[in-house]
Amino acid sequence: MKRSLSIFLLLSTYSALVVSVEAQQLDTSPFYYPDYAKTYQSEYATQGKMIQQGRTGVAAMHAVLLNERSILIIDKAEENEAKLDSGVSAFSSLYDIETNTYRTLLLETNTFCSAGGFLANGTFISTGGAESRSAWRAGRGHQSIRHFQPCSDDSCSWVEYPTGKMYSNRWYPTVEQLPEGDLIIIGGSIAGTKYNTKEKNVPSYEFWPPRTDEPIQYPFVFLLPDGNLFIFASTKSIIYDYNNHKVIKELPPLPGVPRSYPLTGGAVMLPLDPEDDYNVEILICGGSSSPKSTSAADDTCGRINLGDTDPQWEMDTFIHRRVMPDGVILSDGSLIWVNGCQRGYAGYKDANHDPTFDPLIYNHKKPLGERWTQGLANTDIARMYHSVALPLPDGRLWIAGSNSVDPPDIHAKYPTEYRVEYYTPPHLYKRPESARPRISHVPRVVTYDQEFEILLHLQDNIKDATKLKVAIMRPGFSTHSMHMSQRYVYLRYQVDPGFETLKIMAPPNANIYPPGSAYLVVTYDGVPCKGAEFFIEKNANDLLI
Ligand SMILES: *[C@@H]1O[C@H](CO)[C@@H](O)[C@H](O)[C@H]1NC(C)=O
Ligand SMILES: [Cu+2]
Repeated sequence: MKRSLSIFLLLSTYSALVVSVEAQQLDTSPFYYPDYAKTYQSEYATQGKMIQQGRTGVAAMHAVLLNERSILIIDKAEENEAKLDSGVSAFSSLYDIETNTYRTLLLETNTFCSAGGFLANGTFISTGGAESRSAWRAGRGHQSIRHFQPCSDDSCSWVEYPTGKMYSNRWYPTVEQLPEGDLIIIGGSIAGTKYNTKEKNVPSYEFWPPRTDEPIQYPFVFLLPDGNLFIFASTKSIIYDYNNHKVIKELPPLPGVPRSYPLTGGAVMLPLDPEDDYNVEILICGGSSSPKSTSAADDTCGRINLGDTDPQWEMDTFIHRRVMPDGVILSDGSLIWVNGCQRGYAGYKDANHDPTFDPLIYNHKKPLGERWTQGLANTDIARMYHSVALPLPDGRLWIAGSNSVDPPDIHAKYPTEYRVEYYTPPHLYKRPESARPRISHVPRVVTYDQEFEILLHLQDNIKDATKLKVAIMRPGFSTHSMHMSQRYVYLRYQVDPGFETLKIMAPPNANIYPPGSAYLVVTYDGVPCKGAEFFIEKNANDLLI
């Protein structure tokens, strides 16, 4: 008996060894092309896969990717499950997507419904917020500017300089990263309010760092390739020249319900492509007709082509009724919509109902009527008011948050949600992980209009240049269905006949892609490599990190 058991053990160790040698060969040899990859069909290749893993510790009201590995999470001052060393509840944490754990961070002022963006030197800036909350040792945050310098170890923390403040109080402002490398901070209200009013509105904007002495809630804002801003609030939109302070063009109203907070819809600027001269199209979906818990969410999307001489909104279905959706550009350049619900508006106290559990993929290259993919792997977690979604450079989508109860309550009908989910889209299952395209030798910093070279490892025997795409992505600052500074830009490139080196042209100027962090993604036959972070700067010395 003893003997046969040991032979069995011996045999099973041996076969485990064989399997692991094979697996190692697949993973470590970049030029090994597995035969099974040719006929590979994953069970997830049509629906993708949704998994739950990790907790955020604090309610994820705002989230931003700091580097390939970490996500900075910001809540408002309130009672969360994560506590600081002092025993006081934390309201910010740093989430590690490799270990699915977090570290709590100390904040000095209340970040309730604030905004943020990166400066060209890599420093993240959080702007605005609300009243002081002594129970959480949070000072008044209406004019706050908070600095966070990303790091690759456990050393980074928030810094708030007592003297550095905005001119105006801003609750629910929008931030967009500018070609000059600084930030524009637009709109908001002077104090907390369900619906913005003329008395509380702050119809102004300012810059950080401040540009001059001059002194709307969460408008949708996109920097356009001509250096102007697209600004959308409710149903109206304009093209605005922020340097000369003038409206360049008024666009026709978007038909249907209001689309901005608290009747929150979502907005995405479609990927920019040098092949069509960086023509801009903007897609805005969902919303709600009135700030009542009974009002049905909207089920339409509007899309406008700013390159047309007389731009008009083209209407499309949104498949489901949805208020508070999150529209995100995945690393392959496709659009996905998640989160939100079918009834109500953005607010506390039973304001939102009937969660939407289905992700929807939108293919902007297809004709009207053929753009939506439904039936994807769904969730059973309600993600309503105060939820977030970030596209990861590795191709997945990170989803967190939902907190429509005040104070937080994990036992409510729609609970405060600390669980994190990852959605892996179907295209990542088109081939085995080991047969994904790979890149290496990505430079740390490039300047505008500069050619740079990287190495490419493609495991396909037949290499077809028409299947290759090179792009840069900026995942953006996610809060309240806004994805501030989110951007996806295709780059021109040349590939050598052996498909081993790529010569890539950096974006021509900072209007196309404002300076700072970018993730480089090479997609072959619809399958993206893991994105690699690098920096695009006007001058390599602009980067301090
Ligand atoms: C980045 O620039 C801002 C604005 O000038 C400055 O406040 C901040 O300290 C800089 N970051 C670093 C790491 O020097
Ligand atoms: Cu809010």
